[in-house]
Amino acid sequence: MKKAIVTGVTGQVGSYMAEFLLKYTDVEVYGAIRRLSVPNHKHIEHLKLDPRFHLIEIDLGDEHSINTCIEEIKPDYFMNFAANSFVGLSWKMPVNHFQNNTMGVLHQLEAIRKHCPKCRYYNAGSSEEFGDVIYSPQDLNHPSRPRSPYGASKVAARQIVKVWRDSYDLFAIQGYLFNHESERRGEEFVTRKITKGVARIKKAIEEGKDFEPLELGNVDAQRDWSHAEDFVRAVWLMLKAEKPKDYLLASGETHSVKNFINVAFEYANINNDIYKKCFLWHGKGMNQELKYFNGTIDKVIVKINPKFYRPAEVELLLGDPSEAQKDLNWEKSVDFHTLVRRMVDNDIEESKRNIS
Ligand code: GDR
Repeated sequence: MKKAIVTGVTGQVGSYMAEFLLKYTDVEVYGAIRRLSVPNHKHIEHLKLDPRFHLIEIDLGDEHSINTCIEEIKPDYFMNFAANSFVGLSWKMPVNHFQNNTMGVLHQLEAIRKHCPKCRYYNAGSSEEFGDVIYSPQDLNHPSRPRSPYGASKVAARQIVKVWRDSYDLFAIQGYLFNHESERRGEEFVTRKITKGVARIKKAIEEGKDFEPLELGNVDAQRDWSHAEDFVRAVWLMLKAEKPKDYLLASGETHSVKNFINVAFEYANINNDIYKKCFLWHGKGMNQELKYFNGTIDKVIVKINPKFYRPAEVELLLGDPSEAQKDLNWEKSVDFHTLVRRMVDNDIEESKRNIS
């Protein structure tokens, strides 16, 4: 039986990938975790019951842990979804981002080269590598112009993947993944922060309770959002392709953060009020706010807090996934509105469960 190591398995993409492999392939899955004082296994509890699923420990900052696992397991596939993935934090911990997101990749490739050179390797690359974009939609030819230590760490990792692929004839690739979200998205990322906030505010308004507005940073930034499960399927297709090649995965649509907020409140359908009549944006830039009024209630529900602005922003991302569509025969299955609805529904359900 073939074996796959999946790092970052407790996170959004790693857990979906492990689930996918167990459901649709007969691969033995080694989910790599980093020990934390409070375990965060909620996305993999159900997988632990599967005899083909094993937990192993890898810390991206610890070369020894990487080397030992690869030497012992000798995987056929290695998928690296572990990273410091929060762009906003990367200015505060730049070295840590390079240690994990770049050096971690180098250690993995070195261990693969030594112990299992036939292993097919995937590293999670990012649209943040394009950064300060010079044309839209971005495609595989767009230059790397990162705007954050996080983006720079992923660009550096991409160069390492390329050099190891060319030098040692490894099947080593790094996709360019545009933003991917889901019901499992971490709560510090903007989409989940919005859908959690929308659920909290809906509950408070409908129960007649007071509440704090949702505080955000740059709501004018535009992103190309997809559902993470769609990308997991495509990553597997990349790993099964005849030749190692980097692909770009995106929805091909861009929306502002503000539009995501509008659609999320619309779906939340607070008090069955009609969105357009009861919600109004005022102001510009850092002075924007979203107000809700329905005759009796008149409140600010979203306001800007400059602390969530970044030192340098990626203003616009829009990806062209046509090469992946053509070569891999891949299509997204979840569109923007369905993605927002699923996340809002999930968080409204979660907020209801918190009552009891
Ligand atoms: P991003 O995702 O940086 O694109 O990277 P994030 O959701 O953090 O930000 C998206 C945009 O929203 C703006 N924004 C806010 N962001 C956060 N987190 N919190 C806020 O309060 C807020 N207000 C506005 C941001 O400025 C930004 O423009 C994600 C990560 O998953 C990366 O790891 C991955 O590589 C890329 O997507 C593709």
